[in-house]
Amino acid sequence: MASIVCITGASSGIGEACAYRFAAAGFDLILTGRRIERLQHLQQQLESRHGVRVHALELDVRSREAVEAAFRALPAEWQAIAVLINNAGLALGLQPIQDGNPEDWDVMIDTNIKGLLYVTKAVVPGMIARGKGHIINIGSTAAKDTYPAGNVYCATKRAVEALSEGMRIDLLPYGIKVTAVHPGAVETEFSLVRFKGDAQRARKVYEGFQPLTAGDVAEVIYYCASLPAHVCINDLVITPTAQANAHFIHKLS
Ligand code: NDP
Ligand code: 8X3
Repeated sequence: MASIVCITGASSGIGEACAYRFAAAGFDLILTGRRIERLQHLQQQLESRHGVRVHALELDVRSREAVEAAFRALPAEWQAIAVLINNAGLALGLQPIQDGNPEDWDVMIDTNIKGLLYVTKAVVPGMIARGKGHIINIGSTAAKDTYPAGNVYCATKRAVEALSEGMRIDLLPYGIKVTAVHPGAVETEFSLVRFKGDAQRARKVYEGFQPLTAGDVAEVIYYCASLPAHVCINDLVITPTAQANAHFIHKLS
């Protein structure tokens, strides 16, 4: 049986690209997200193109009960998760702290931090029992540098960075790798979500330079996951060549 990779937030962007990349390498996949119809479509594509097994799971990572129940109910043949990619996440809004919307704050904190913790808590005992596993947490350049009006989103990604460090220390005795991958600007549905469906504003984010594609990031994540057992990339920042960090993107006007 092929090794199993579990990807949260596989219904679009980086998560979906990871699904394609890992399927092409022959991994079986547990794909989670709220938009189950997208996951089912992806499941059909991957099963027919690559002959892998796919288990699509409708799951909102913000619900601790739902996460616990979903992983507890996994059929026996799906329980040995070798790689967990904690990718589900989002930004909502881009406002100075004094103008921020507390409902948006709650969603970002509940998804990017608490959701990542719930899923990790559900998957880690199996990895410990098997004495191996790899957790790949998707952070951001927003974890490295706080930018104007990024406040809460940046804080959630800083938390992902800190949690990745903590997991790496705590899981050290069990042979479990923990990698944090921090992308810069990637053209996905991220900005459309952040700007609540304002497609014009979302498009502008990626104008004047060549952003990363989700496939670029998936390739790097796959590289991290395919290194020998004794090699672990702890923390990796990937940006477009036109981007130096969260503050500086060289745009052609
Ligand atoms: P997308 O909006 O394209 O994808 C986000 C994914 O997260 C979707 O599959 C979505 O699925 C899922 N998701 C969001 N909320 C929840 C939830 N409550 N429960 C389950 N799944 C959820 O954006 P990206 O692919 O760009 O984002 C993926 C990750 O990469 C995020 O963590 C983001 O912060 C990070 N990132 C993105 C960068 C970028 O520039 N695009 C740069 C750096 C980091 P669904 O809506 O179906 O639930
Ligand atoms: C997504 C990249 O710069 O929009 O994490 O925060 S950024």
